[in-house]
Amino acid sequence: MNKQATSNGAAAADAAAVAADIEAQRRYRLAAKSSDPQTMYQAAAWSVHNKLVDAFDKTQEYWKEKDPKHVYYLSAEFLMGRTLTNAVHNLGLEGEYAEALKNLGADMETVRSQELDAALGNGGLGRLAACFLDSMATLDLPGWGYGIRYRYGMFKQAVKDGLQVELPDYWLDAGNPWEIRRPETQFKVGFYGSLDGDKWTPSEEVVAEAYDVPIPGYKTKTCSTLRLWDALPSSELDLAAFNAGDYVKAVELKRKADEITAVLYPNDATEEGKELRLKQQFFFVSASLQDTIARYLEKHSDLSGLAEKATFQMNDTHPTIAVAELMRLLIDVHGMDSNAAWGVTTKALAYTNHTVMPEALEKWPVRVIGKLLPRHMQLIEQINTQWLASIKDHVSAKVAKEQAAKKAEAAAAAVKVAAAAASAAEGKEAAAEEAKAGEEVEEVDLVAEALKAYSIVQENQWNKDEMLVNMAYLAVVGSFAVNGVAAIHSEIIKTDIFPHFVELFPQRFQNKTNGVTLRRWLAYCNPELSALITEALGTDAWVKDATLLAKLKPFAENAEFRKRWRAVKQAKKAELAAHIKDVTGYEVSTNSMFDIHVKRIHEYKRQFMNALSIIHRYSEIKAMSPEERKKVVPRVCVFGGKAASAYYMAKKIVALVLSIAETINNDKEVGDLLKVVFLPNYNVTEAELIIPAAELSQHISTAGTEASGTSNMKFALNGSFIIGTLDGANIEIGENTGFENLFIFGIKAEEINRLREERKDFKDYDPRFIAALDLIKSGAFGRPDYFDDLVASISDMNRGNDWFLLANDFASYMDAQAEVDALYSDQEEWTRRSIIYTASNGFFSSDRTIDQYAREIWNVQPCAQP
Ligand code: 6GP
Repeated sequence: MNKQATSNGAAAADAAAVAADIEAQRRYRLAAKSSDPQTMYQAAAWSVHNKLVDAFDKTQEYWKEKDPKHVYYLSAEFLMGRTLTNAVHNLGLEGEYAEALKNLGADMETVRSQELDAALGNGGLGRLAACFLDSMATLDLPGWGYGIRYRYGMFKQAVKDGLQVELPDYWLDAGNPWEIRRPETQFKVGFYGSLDGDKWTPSEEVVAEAYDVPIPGYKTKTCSTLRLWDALPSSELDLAAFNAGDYVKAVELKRKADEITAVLYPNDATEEGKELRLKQQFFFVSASLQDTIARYLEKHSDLSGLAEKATFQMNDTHPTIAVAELMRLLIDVHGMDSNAAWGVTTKALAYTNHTVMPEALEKWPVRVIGKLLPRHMQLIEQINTQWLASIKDHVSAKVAKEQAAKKAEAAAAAVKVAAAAASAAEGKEAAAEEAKAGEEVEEVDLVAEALKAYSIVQENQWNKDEMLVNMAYLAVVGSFAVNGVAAIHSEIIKTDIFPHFVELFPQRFQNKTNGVTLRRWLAYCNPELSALITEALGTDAWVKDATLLAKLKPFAENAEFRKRWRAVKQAKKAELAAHIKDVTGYEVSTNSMFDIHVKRIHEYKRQFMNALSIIHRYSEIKAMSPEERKKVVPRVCVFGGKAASAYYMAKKIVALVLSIAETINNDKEVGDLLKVVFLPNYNVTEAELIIPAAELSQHISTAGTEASGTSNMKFALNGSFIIGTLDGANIEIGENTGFENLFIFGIKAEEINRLREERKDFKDYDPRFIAALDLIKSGAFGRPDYFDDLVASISDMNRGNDWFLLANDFASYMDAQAEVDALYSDQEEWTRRSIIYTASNGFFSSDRTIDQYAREIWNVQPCAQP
């Protein structure tokens, strides 16, 4: 990294060649006369594009020749962010491009800031997929991502009159230099229609066309792909309608195709039974499976060995229709018998669960699947019937055992009764009666009843007339491996979500703790800290081997090193402060602690609790004497995150943060002691600026609700402290860093069911909590009516009843915050521990995660060009 490209003649010559190339792109591809930043960005990007195409072709040719096993990562979301910096660095050409742009009168920073984020994802799940692609390529693992080329990505968030507003994200506006259109790679995908026996005739058909987004690995020749599908009409015009003069109907086919890839559903961890969404899911899954099979058949004569050459990793339940579609392709299209097809399918598919939020566990009405994909519904019914038949003995035995236990219990109770009535003869009779009653229960019905808990097709609990397909169950039955994304989460899915399946095949369930790519999330977003780390370690090998970060530990004891570490943090804080000023107009002091809470806005993530703690801090400062105020540790509290457009409470939380920011930041008495900032449109690019500047980051979800979290890893690697609950990957970060270095508070996951039961009578409200709520109600931050429902959701047992247990955790949260302030006052110790964070968390590199997937689930080996 940071190699001085200009320090030798060869590099200078390379820079000259790059400059000539950029010029050629500007002149001929763009036919541009000016060299404004957007033009220069486009020209530079197209020049990088060509290099990626070369690397891509070589890799794919090599893999084709060697025919190694591949993994295909099926995901409805890939949250890629910007590409230019990442590609140039991964290709090892950062010096050459910087120099070339300089020679052309531009500068890298301005040029790179022209790029729009590719935001084809909502949040954690989509960003994880993007990190995984980077690691797969870096580890030379034959693997592709497969997804949808949405024309509108995640909406842009703006603030208007103190509220969130959503704007469309037309990210393809200026063209996309990072993709290669493949008109030669097209597959038909059908919908609706009729079923005659098992013969399906779709009544609507679109063509899926491939676009490849090359994914360069770091310091390797390997360049893999993210293949995204666009939908085209199977013919541009309905000719009959056209000839009859019905032009609107004539273009209907085009409109229907366009609709499929138009928008990313903007919900995080919430789903609705929208037919269009199922259409999207099936569209990309079908095209991806057909594509893989077609390539496989170029080398192999039949599909019986498919699973030896391909694993399909299903990223949550969104691609789960793959279970039925792979069966259909094998049986209907390729003539395999259904048992053999089931054997191949269940050896080829694996499933990752990313959330335990009940509303996100997809359940599609049988009616909807049956209409859109009648053959698939038929296959799902068959799979379910066979599945239930195969476990019947097990379930019968279980029921019999339970019955026997019940009988024994009843008999024991009867003996007691008999003993109590020992003197009377009728006592004995009663005992005998009771014992007998237990035997008369009809066992057959009990088995049928018990089987329901295992069934993929289930009754809708809210509407008895509707049957639903539980997609997670379909995924578990159709996969050879199921995993959660952090140790605690992988346990919770076993005990709370899939206990019946664990009982049948415990070995199918695994954990794969998430990770993040150290390239984007440390090396490139924080070049200053990276340079310092590289200098200390005497090598930049840590960028590819994150375990080397541990060697930083002794440097934590070195005062000179600490001083330089602090200077880097100060510089990153200054950059963020400038950005805050730019975007919000607020001036914040870089002498304050930068306390950051960025992630999707959701009640379970408890941004509201943080807001309440800030209100309390504000009241406290207001009540202090000037002398007391001198002792306050000044803070800048930064929030960022999007609320799903239809998520009522989340939007109120955004509004509350904006309101308290306005009141507090304009209170002269408080000044720099406390500032609150809501940074709109939190996305990958914003995160790259915010995370390096953080000193404290908040991961305060109700224990047991956040599957993993991945920003916690990014913050820790950038030397930020964590204040958080015993939830998701916080726990493993604590184990690696030493829990004494985190600010951990709150209830434990195993307590929440009980506490939710008890909360009806909860009396133990912290007075600070009540006072903060009262202040909101009083109108101190404006519009008290608007916040009424929000306040009620955590304080009124009839209106929400504090489901996420803010009241239970508030006091211990405030204690943890007090510890933060105390430690921050000792800057030497604070810095020492900040270094420990970076040094301790190499484990959270996605290279480690992917290596585990490759060995323990996929059985895919690296295949690097010599
Ligand atoms: C998220 C989880 O909420 C987050 O905790 C985790 O770190 C991330 O996935 C990656 O595993 N889940 C989603 O974004 C989601 O849409 C269906 O789940």
